[in-house]
Amino acid sequence: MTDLTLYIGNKNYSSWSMRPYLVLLKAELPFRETLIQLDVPGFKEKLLALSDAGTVPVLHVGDEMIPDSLAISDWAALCVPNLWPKDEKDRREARNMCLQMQEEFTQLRTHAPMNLRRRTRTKMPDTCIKDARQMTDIWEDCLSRHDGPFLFDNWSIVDAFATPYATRFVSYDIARPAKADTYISELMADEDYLNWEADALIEAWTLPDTDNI
Ligand SMILES: N[C@@H](CCC(=O)N[C@@H](CS)C(=O)NCC(=O)O)C(=O)O
Repeated sequence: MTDLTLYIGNKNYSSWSMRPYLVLLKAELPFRETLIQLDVPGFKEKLLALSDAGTVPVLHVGDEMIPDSLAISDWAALCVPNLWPKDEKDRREARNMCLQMQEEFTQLRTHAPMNLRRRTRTKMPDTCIKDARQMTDIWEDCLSRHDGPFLFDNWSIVDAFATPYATRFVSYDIARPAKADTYISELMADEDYLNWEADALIEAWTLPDTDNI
């Protein structure tokens, strides 16, 4: 098996990095992880030395550097196809949901940035709550059409994409309906997520602006 190295950002804050980390663990593809501290002097140069995207995550596989969480997940699914739902229609829907989670929900991402150490009951702006409701509507609709416990029954890449959002509901105490709440609890109890979280909680590096939201 080719050597794999996953370049990631700080575990407390880097929601994008968490996703392929979970995917590679679920795929049982052995990999090394290299953490690059974000938002410290020189960090951008380090990211640009990895790939033109200038962001993490990046997967180093053979002589190729694959940036982007979904591209890395797609690569993993070529090795381990059951990382996507089995049914073709479900697979398309799941991948579209991943794209949506990457591109939309900007108010939720801005006002409730991933911060695993954070626990607050600060009132969130209405725009953020609206995004959060849209997210739980999508989850509830999908869960109601499947048997659970995950969006498409068995764990799949779309659940990795949902996990950083799930942490925001917990960190910022955002209201959610019952089915979505059970789903969030399921994601938060996942062993691979808990390993990531354990590392995040002992990271010394902090972002005061994010910690005070
Ligand atoms: N679409 C990319 C976005 C990656 C991204 O924005 N990563 C953030 C880390 S959480 C980053 O590298 N930020 C540093 C920067 O933009 O300078 C993905 O899905 O991987």
